[in-house]
Amino acid sequence: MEDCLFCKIIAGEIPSKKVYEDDDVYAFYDIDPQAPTHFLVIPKQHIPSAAAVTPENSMVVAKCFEAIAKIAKEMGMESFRVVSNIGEQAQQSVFHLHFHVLSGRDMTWPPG
Ligand code: D5M
Repeated sequence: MEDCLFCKIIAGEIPSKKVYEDDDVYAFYDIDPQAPTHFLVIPKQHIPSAAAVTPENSMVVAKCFEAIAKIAKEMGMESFRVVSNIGEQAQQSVFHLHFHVLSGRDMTWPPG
């Protein structure tokens, strides 16, 4: 999608620190880390948020979680948090579906 920051990152038009890539998924370190390890896992297909997941595109969500499991194993992450913000009230700022993966510190619940 033309005006999407994360589509531009996938296309290599904006630089990123790559963590993982396959045919359907791209993962890269968050520019504003909220934990010692904080990266984003995104589908290459433009989906605005988890609220726009349908039977037609849901396979790429499964692929994102397969990638998360693979990366976590490779990085030796035994405990981590996966977060997806949906809509402005939930603090979504980039409207391309993404999963924050946070690890390396004690987490609190409920999230703020
Ligand atoms: O999360 C959007 C996240 O995207 C937020 O944690 C910052 C991150 N971000 C924004 N621009 C970049 C670039 N250029 N590289 C890496 N990370 C970036 P949200 O849940 O939508 O608030």
